[in-house]
Amino acid sequence: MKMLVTGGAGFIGANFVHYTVKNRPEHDVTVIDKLTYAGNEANLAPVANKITFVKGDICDVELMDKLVSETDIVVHFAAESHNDNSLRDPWPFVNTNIVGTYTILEAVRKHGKRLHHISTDEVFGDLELDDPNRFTETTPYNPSSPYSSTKAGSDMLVRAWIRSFGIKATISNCSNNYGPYQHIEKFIPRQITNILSDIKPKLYGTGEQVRDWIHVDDHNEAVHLIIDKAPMGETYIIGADNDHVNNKQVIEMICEAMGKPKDWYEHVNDRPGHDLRYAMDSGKLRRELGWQPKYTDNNGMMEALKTTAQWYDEHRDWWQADKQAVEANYAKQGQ
Ligand code: NAD
Ligand code: TDX
Repeated sequence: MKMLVTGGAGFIGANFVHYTVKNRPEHDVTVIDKLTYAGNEANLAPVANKITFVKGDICDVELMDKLVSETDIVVHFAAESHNDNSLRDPWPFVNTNIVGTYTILEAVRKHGKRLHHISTDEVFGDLELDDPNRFTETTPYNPSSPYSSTKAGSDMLVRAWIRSFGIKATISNCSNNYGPYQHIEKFIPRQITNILSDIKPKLYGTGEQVRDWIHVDDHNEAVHLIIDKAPMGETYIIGADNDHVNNKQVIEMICEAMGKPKDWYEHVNDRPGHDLRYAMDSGKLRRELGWQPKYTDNNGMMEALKTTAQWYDEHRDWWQADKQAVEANYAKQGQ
């Protein structure tokens, strides 16, 4: 099967391509990626001779028409993905996440191709800290930030193209990922690379916020299952039941995993509009498609954090050149 992966030079997309080449060699993979600050062709170096790479923009109508016409399925990861950046400059988020997804949908509609759209738990907004409920596939959308609202917009477009034009598409909404190749602007790699640079980890506000952490390989296995088995038009929540650790506890786990005292971190300014709690009910995916995450409890997460920290330690060339600029940007916001 010919598979076009958008955003395949970014964090989750690159891990998806590695996973696909290793475990699903029957797929003939082409990656389209604009190589923004978040994309890095080096992320695909280990599989470079097994895939085709195209540098380009998903908003480019002609290019997407051609690439979609040549594939069997589009797996759509490309997005502007960082909330803090969306608060500083929302336009690239509106353009890539909404106009880019629209461009892909039109090409998919014209050529009758299959689409899997990758989305996020953030489309649902947040839960109160003491709310025991979890998001499901039928939770109404209530996004908070420019990032999450543009992802919500992109999901709505996909839903409408399924219903109005009958395109063959599925959607997945996943919780916070971690693992190798994640940009160091994001919470977990920022703290790991802080410690590796002898800088104290930075916790926004009180750190009581809860994210439902999932290892990127668990996410990508779910995406493959959906591609293989899901009925057309369906949406699946992906989450590994890690909604019991707050940001403060995650920082403490990272400190512990890297041999620092648990309290070796500092509080910095909070994020405006900071979502409190995300929690995902992935029952439908488990029941209907038989998905099981590998890194579920605190022990699993601790081990995965250690492996992730080791990856950043062993790949300093991959991140060190960006570290100063990323921290300088955060420092401007007192973060
Ligand atoms: P990322 O920022 O690491 O990677 C995004 C990739 O998209 C980069 O390689 C970038 O160059 C590329 N890109 C951006 N704009 C483009 C454009 N106009 N044309 C072509 N390529 C473009 O993001 P990520 O964390 O890997 O997220 C991937 C997808 O997964 C996104 O859709 C995101 O919303 C979703 N998601 C992320 C998480 C998470 O925790 N990171 C959780 C749930 C869902
Ligand atoms: O230095 C930090 N300190 C801190 O306390 C950073 C960068 C973040 N935080 C907090 C903010 C969040 O509560 O940690 C939590 C995680 O922050 P991010 O890594 O920025 O992730 P989040 O905003 O939750 O969004 C992520 O998960 C959902 C991804 O970036 C999105 O692309 C995905 O859709």
